[in-house]
This record gives sequence, structure tokens and C-alpha cells, in this order.
Amino acid sequence: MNPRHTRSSLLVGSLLLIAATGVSCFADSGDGGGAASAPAVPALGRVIPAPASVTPHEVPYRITSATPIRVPGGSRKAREVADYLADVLRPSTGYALPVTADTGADGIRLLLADEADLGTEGYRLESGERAVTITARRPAGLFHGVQTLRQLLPPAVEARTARPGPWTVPGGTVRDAPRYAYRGAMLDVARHFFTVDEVKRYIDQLALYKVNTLHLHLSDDQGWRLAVDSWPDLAAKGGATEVGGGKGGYYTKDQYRELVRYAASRYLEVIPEIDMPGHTNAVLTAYPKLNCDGEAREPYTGTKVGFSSLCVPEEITYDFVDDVIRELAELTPGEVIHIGGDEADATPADEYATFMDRAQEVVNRYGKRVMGWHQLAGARPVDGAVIQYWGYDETGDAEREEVVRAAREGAEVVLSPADRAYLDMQYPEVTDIPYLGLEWAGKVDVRRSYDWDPGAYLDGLPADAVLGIEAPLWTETLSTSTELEVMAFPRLPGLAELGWSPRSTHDWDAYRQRLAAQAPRWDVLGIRYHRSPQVSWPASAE
Ligand code: IFG
Repeated sequence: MNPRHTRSSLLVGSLLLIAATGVSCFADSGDGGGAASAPAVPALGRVIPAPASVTPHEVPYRITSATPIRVPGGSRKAREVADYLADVLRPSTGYALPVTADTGADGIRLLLADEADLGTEGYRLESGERAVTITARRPAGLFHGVQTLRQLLPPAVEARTARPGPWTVPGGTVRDAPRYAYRGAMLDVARHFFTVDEVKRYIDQLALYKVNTLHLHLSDDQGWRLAVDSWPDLAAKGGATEVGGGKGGYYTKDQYRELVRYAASRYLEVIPEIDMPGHTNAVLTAYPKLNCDGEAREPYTGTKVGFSSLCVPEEITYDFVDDVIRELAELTPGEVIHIGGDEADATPADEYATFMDRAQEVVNRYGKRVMGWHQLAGARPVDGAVIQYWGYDETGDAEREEVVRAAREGAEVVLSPADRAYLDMQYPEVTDIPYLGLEWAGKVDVRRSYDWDPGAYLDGLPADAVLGIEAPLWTETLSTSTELEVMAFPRLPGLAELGWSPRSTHDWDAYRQRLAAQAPRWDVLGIRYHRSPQVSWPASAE
């Protein structure tokens, strides 16, 4: 992540240029269709996240058995995006869709071009009679353009078996680039362990909505989920439990490397979190010598928080921190390591600040940038620290002001307001799988999760201090992919839109139409979702 000033001014510049050159995707297509109070969304704009600008025209593109996927220019990563697209399209269309480096004016074309206004993740998609062309400055932009292309095709394109078609892409031009650089989702694999395949499944779902960061909450009171060579009992013992007393689990280093590789192949950066000094009961069960009294703690399989703490005065604690962060940094191609810092209620305040000073120094020493929950703002965040705000409407002004002050002193902020972005918050309605989620921040319906502005959410927070947003999914009450999906869908796409789309495209009545159009896709993809009464789901989604 670059220093924020160059980033946001570049982004704002590129977005202004983009927005100026194309109509917003809510330009009324004139047929007066759609919900009475919302402009009709043209087919070319029926995408989540809403593109920066959409200019429909009447000549569609049609994929046929003769269609090639052209990826000239020799970039290996561009070729990988083309292969990824082919893997999506071939089973459902039944077409060969050869990937070729040959140039040509026809077919599906993925082009890299050094056009500054496309930025590092933006793209332009042009659809007409002879070709659909996705142009980007970086492979990430091609990948995001491919997600848009998928959504412009009929839902059946997501099928793994041949479907009849036709495979038509609405005609026109989409110009697109993200509002925020950090568009994240967090998965808590500590309360309940999720296998490599289950995490990969979630990664694929996040990629559909241009999410670019996966924050993995790898440790907590109930479990430690990553092998550490220098402290083998962290995984061997700390990984053997989970909420409810199940068998838990952990990732070997090779399994973790595979998760990082897979995420990168979908253009998500993995940010690992080792939560400290609180949320450490699993650590304290594995090593008696890490407890101030030298006694190992009992494994904990409940759901209380705030009762555990590393032993701040003991030097061995910093051997532990150093070894863990060193091994984690070697497994982290990304810039950021998250050190938690939340709910350290069992750590005296002065000891908390002392601990966070030392833990931050270790992260920086291993060449990584610090990220922490917003309690870090009450200590001494180092230069370059990223503060993750998880407060909610009931959070007091003093706590909010700590974050604003840290931002004024240079910290960047990722917004995860618990009563908007916490996907483990219950819906107001009972879901068809009962007892999922918590409600300490209140029940969060689809509109409440969508209808807020990260740029204006925290009073006094400079707009350019907002690095982006993140949707955490805590798993005290969730233990299967299906249960994750019921909580993430349909709220995750709206949060992904808040991270990607220009503010000018924000409109609940139009968004809920676009959201409804996603349901047939989820049905084909086998994604379970909550049929919120706030959305008019299409009949086919019964
Ligand atoms: N708060 C705790 C999490 C989890 C969550 C569940 C943070 C930063 C409540 N800390 O959110 O460990 O228990 O909604």
C-alpha cells in the first residue's frame, strides 16, 4: 500500500476523469421500468459493485462456438486471467473458447495498455458486434473486468454443465476503477476452524465482487490455527480445540502458503492476524511458561471474550512475539500483519501500551506494516499503522476521537462498523438456518449494511485517511460454508460496493434491483443466501 496521499489523489483523479467521460450507470434507459421510485438500471449496468460509468449502446456481443479468448502481449498474469475466464465459460457454454496470444479484432479480448486513468485495478470493457474487449493497465484490472463480464452474461454461465444459451453481452462501454484501495473481508478461522477448501470457496465468492483483501483471524482464545516451527505446541495443542468442543484444526505452512497463492490468483492479498495481548487463551494453554504464574491455562470452548492476556512483564513473551511474527512474515508476501489488540480487558492499560509498542516494533523489524483493531489508537500506533475501526452507534465519542486523532497523526483507517459491516450480526428476520450470528451490535438488515458512507462515517476523520472498508465474519456461531454464506449473502455484495463504487452511484432503490438480479447467479453457483424481505427476489430464485 502506498502512502495515502499519492494513492487517494491518483484515485480521485482517475475517478473524476472516468465519471466525466461516461453516464452514471443509473441513467434512466427511458423505458421507465424497474421499481417506481428507482431509475431503471440498464442491462449493462446490472453489476455489483456498480461501475463508475456505463454507456450502453444497442449492439450486443454474442459468444459463439467460434469465439477465441485473445490475450496478446505475452504477460503471464494476463494469460492466467484468460485461462480463469475460460474455466468459467467453457463448461456452461460448451464452447472450446481457445486462449490465443494472436491479435485480432474479434472475440473476447483481454488487453494490457499503459493508460494512466485505468489505475492499478481499473478497466474498460467495450462490448459490440465483433468483440468484447477488456483493457486494463494491470492484470488485476483485467481480473476485475472479467468479474463484470461474468455478471453481464446470463446466470446460467456460472453452471458447471452445458446450458443452451444464448450467451449475449449487452452492448456499450463500462469504465471502472475502485474508490478505495482496501476492500476487505475477514474470516475468523479461530472460533471454528475452516479447511483450506472452505476458505478457497469463500475466496472465490469474494472475488465475484472485486474484494481484494482477505484478513484471516488465525488465533483467539478458542484456537490457534497456524503451525509455527519454533513453538510447535501452538498448533499441536492450541489447534486442537474450537468453540463447542469440536476437534479444531490448523494449517501447516504449506497449506497456508496454498491459501495465500490461491487468494493471490484471485487478486486478494492475505492479511494474517495474530490477536495480542488479549484473545490468547489458546497460546496460554499450549505453553505454561508464557503465563505469568507459570501455569498452563485450560482450553476454552465457550464464547466469552476479554479474560486472557499474554504476560507483558516477562521477556519470554517477546521471544514468542518475535518468533511468531518472523515466521509469519516469511509466509506473507503482502505488506501488512495484523496484531489484533482488541478487548485486552485482562491487560492493565499501561502494560497494554508497552506491549503494543514492542509488538509493533517487531512487525516493522520484519519489514511489515502494522494493522490493529482501533484500541491501538489509544496506545501509540507507529508510523504507517492501519487502524481498523469496529465501533458502532453506541461507541462513545472518546473512543471515536482516539481514532480521529491517530488519523490526524498519519494513521490510515479501515472501517468495519459492527452494526453495518459485521456479517455475523443477525438479520432482523429468522434465517432458514436458525441460531446463526450474534446481536451485541444490534440486528443488521440488508439496507442498514448498505446505506452508509465510509467517506463520511466517522465525524472529523479526514476523507483521505480512509483506506477502505472490511466486512468481518466472526464464527462463534458458524461452522460450515453454508452457514457462512447465509450470513455473507446478501450483505457482502453491498459492502463490496461501498468499497469499490463512486459515491455518486449510491442509491438503495437502484441497488436493491441489482442485488435481486444476483440471486439467480447464487442459485447456479450453489451459494446459500438469506431471502431478505427488503429485496424483490426474482421468481426463478424460489
Ligand atoms: N468482538 C470481538 C471478536 C468477536 C466479535 C463477534 C472484535 C474486534 C465481537 N472483537 O470484533 O473477537 O467476538 O461479533
